Amino acid sequence: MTNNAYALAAEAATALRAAAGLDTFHVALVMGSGWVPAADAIGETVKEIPFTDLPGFRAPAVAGHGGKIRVVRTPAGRHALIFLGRTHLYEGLGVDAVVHGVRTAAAAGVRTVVLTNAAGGLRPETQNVGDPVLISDHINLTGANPITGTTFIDLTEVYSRRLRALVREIDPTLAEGVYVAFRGPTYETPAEIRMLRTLGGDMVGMSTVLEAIAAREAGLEVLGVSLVTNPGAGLSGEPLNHEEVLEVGRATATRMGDLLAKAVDRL
Ligand code: 8IG
Repeated sequence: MTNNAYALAAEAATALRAAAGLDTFHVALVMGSGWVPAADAIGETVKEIPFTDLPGFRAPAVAGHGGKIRVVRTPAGRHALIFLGRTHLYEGLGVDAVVHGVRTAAAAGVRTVVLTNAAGGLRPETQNVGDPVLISDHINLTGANPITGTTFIDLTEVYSRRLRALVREIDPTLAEGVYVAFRGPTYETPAEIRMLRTLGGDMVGMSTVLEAIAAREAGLEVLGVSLVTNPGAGLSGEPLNHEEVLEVGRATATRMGDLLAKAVDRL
């Protein structure tokens, strides 16, 4: 430990356990923009805890990003923490704020985290808007890292091969891809999108990678899923906007909810 962000997460975990009336949780899911409508399928709500009730959390800045932790009981009787919304690096609150949810979940006993996001697709030849894609690896172009100091974490398999295989048993049509993260909040230029295609990226967004790193530091197993909501800038001729992201989320909520519900009871 190199700073008090870990202590703050431990405090938040204590408050979360008390508010939920539960000692431990099986899994945490972070619902990105576009994924909030899918959350209802995962289980029966035990409790909803506003972020602002817990130490170190901020209300999310972005429309459609929720702002609370929902504790649910799945049909198999597992308890899941569903983060309805996340903090992004572009909000300027710093990297510890971005990964506070993952650190809190880890401190509350979670061993597995599901990180979802909405993303631009870099491969319109093979991707359709509305497709979920399993994240197989990432390229972190945020310029940030949640870890400070000489903790050299292995990132050979950030996104668990085991969990990806398990989800592909549920839906064998799922593609896998490399997620590239920029800080945002601007979308890319067409030249940047061409660069990312050359670099081997398949999706681009503004989240997930820092949380995945913090999760690996905490020893959690990570599943990452992107919902492709737009072709990257310059690939379709259309300008990008946030409203279409939310619309794609609503349109695909049933499929995404079904996928997550089945996955959560098999993790
Ligand atoms: I949704 O095209 C969504 N989020 N950086 N680029 C970046 N983030 C995104 C995009 C995109 N689409």
